[in-house]
Amino acid sequence: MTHPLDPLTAEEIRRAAAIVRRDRGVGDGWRFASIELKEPAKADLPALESGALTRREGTVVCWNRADGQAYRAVVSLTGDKITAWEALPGQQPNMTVDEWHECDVMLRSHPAVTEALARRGITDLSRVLSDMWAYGAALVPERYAGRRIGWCDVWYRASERGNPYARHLSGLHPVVDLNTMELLELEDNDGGGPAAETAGPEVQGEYLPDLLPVRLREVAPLHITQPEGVGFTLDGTLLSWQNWQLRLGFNHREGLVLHQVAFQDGGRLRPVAHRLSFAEMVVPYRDAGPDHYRRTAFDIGEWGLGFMTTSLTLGCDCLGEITYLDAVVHDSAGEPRTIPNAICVHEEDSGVLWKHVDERAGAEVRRARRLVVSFHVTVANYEYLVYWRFYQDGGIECEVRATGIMVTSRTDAPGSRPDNGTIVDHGIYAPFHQHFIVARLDLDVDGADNTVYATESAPARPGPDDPCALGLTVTSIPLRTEAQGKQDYDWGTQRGWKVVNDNVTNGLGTPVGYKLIPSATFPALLDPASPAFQRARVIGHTLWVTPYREDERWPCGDFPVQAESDTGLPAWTEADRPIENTDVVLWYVFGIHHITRPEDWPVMPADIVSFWLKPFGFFDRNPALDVPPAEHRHHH
Ligand SMILES: [Cu+2]
Repeated sequence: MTHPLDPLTAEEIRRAAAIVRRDRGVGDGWRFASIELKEPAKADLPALESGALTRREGTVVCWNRADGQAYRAVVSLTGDKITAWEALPGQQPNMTVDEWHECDVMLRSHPAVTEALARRGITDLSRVLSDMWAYGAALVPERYAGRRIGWCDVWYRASERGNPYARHLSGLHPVVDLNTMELLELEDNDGGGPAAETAGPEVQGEYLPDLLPVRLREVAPLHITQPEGVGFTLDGTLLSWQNWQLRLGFNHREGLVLHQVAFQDGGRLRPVAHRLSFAEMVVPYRDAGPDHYRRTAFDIGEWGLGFMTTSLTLGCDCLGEITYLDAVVHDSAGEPRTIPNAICVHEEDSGVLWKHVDERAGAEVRRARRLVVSFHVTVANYEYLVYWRFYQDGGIECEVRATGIMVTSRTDAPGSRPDNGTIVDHGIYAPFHQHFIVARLDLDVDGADNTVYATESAPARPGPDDPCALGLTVTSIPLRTEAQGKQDYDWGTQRGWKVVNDNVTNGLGTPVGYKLIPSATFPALLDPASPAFQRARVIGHTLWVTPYREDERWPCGDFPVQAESDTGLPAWTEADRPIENTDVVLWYVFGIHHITRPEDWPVMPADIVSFWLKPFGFFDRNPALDVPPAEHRHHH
């Protein structure tokens, strides 16, 4: 049974590509950038869910390598035809895994690269890795304007299975035309420094146990078991656990998507969110040296969290009774590719939920449990682990763990700026950088029409009825238009944002709401005129609020690859549309201000950040009073 929000199957991806090939002459010289479900408009969902309406559509973006022209098609899978075909002049679709690999293969067999490596004493090309990055338009050399250009780092493994990201061949940067897959330029600026083979023999950049010079510590076994089975059910993509219900989606760009999140409250299934996902990630490296000045990654808009999703391993990535779901993406020829065990669903103990010790009644305590839905992505050197957690008290926590290997380069490279980074090994520094993640939160608190309120705390002034000025007041200001919806965090006033349904009241007579509790947020600290900021103006605010529009999905524009400016949120919100008592979408910017540490080397202990959505007057009281005490059952 297919639900209208279920991701495209492998068969549907293959058919969507075939229809485009058949009807538009898309041939061998083309690439498919993306093939995904065209999600039905909100208004059509009930009819599609009931079966009164039958329709499956896909959105396909492809381009012709011969002239670089890109197109976006809407394909009716049920109608076996193309229903829309839009040329995208001047736009570069997302990067593809195939380009990354083909570029690496081309460079390693290119005489100019071989020669540059030989000058550094490197002749074993099997230990060389080139890592291709996308450009911002402002930094692409003028002579290549309009072409699809990648620039590369070159890395070298100390041994066959050694960590390539421990030895940066600083100063060596191939620039490649990705459509013709030709080397345009080989920037070689090593300044005659020591060859990589011999440079920094004292560098310890390995993390595999057999390559480590340390003995592994002893740890006691820890097992998590649920002998009577798990507490959730998964019916297709519909996930139910205790009072929570949601639907799991997935696409090439956002990776995991949570649809139709609702809480069963007595006899009512109450909507909380229509759709939750990550819509963009911006990672500017804050080092102007020749090795790093181009390094601003858009890991979602350029590479795609779905494309970068990796398979999970039981007992390592996830502990306990685990249910996995596969995901399907595709290659640039339009062939589906299944990612086994892409999404993990499991329950976790989460310490104490609530407790009180009464003189007479004694101790009453409940253990908290949470339902976790997660996926992991690897974007070349870096890992992002994403966890959506649902709690028994109605709370939703979104946690991101950043791990993997930092980008580094040599301190003795010409133009090197170790002042913009931290020395992490002998002669090696890791530049400072920031990971801005934009969560797209389409909340529907007890229905679609919501208003966002900024809440702030203020101390009372001394007055006749409060001479000691003890009072604390909270102001709650409705955000009426998009201009007011651009919000910055304020530690001093403990600013937060309540998403309220003014049309529904709780048992206490106040409107129901959910509060976005900001954390892991930080200022851009970037000159607004800088090209990096111009492409990602979303990072200029902590929160943006827009009225829901089906086609407004990508905060830095549909195609951030080689983008000049941000055609997403800043452009949409120019109209200053009303956002009061309507279907609102919140765009929350959070992440990691990564001031690199020696302890992050050679592989980074996970850096953990999160934010919360918590019910605020959504319920009349603690909704977790009905959680039973822990059982003390003995099995013989
Ligand atoms: Cu980082």
